[in-house]
Amino acid sequence: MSQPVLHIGNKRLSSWSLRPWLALNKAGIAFEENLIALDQDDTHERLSALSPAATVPVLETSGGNIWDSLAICEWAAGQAPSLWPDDPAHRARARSITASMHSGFSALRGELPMDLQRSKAAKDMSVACWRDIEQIEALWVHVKTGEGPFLFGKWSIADAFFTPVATRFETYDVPLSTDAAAYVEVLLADPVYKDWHKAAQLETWDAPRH
Ligand SMILES: N[C@@H](CCC(=O)N[C@@H](CS)C(=O)NCC(=O)O)C(=O)O
Repeated sequence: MSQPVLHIGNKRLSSWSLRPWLALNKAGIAFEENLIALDQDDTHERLSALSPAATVPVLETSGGNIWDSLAICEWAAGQAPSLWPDDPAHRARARSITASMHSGFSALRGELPMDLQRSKAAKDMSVACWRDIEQIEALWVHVKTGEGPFLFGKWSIADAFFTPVATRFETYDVPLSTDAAAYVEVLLADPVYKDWHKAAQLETWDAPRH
């Protein structure tokens, strides 16, 4: 295999796919992309052929397939260590906030699924969802180094993990503090993310479960 293949879901909907796609592109790692449309008759069979987890993203490498967004980002950081902050203390905190996103905020993820074709409109949310939003805003304030527009100054995997959250805050018109709104704007203005967003607008698959 000449270069790794990143298997992703629909760009419109697959928040987990977006994260490693951003990391690989930001690191300048050459890869091929293969989109597996979600919720189709053959989706499960195609996903199961890539890993027993039967989910996207999956990175197919000459050393074997790597599944799970965070594991793929860690693989990318092995090739390009600058995907995490240089300062060891910042690096540890970047991993903390990334882990919080990877394992948490289920109310937010369940009630406000990423949908890049959604027209901007508010939606009723549960108390648990509001709590998730407040906690995310608090985490951003807690880790922000003040040295640049991203959480740890320059772009890192932590920003990749919060880019799909930024899209939700935008499309569900979530009221935010001034600082949080400014960070959302930075993430959504990123040229690499904008390429993904542009492609997402052209998709026509229906994926009712997502
Ligand atoms: N923890 C996994 C979650 C991956 C995941 O749930 N992916 C969804 C798409 S965003 C999926 O493949 N679902 C299986 C399906 O739709 O059949 C990760 O971080 O990669």
